[in-house]
Amino acid sequence: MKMKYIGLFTALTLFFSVNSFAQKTEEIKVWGNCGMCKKTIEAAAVKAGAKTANWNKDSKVLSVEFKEKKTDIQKIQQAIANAGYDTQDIAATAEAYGNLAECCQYPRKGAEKK
Ligand SMILES: [Cu+2]
Repeated sequence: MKMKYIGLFTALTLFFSVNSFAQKTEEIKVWGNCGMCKKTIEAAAVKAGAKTANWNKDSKVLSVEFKEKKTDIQKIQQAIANAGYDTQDIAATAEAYGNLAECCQYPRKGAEKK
């Protein structure tokens, strides 16, 4: 009887650890301005393989959910940088930034420093 419980416990532990390994939620700082930025940033993250993406205009934090098999935080950040937005680890090129609509040309990471 006791063995049965141990077996069940092991199976459950395994299930949850494998599951949490497969699915990850991360928060990435992404610089941007407005609702249009939000759409572009979220679309770039989803295109890079994120399951869900939600960018907060005020906190400039993007919450992404993704499967580790499918993508990673670097790939997601690279896609966002390619779309013209600076992320915590990857800066957009001047060209990508310049391609943004005028209203979307947010104050850049470097400009924020005193
Ligand atoms: Cu914008």
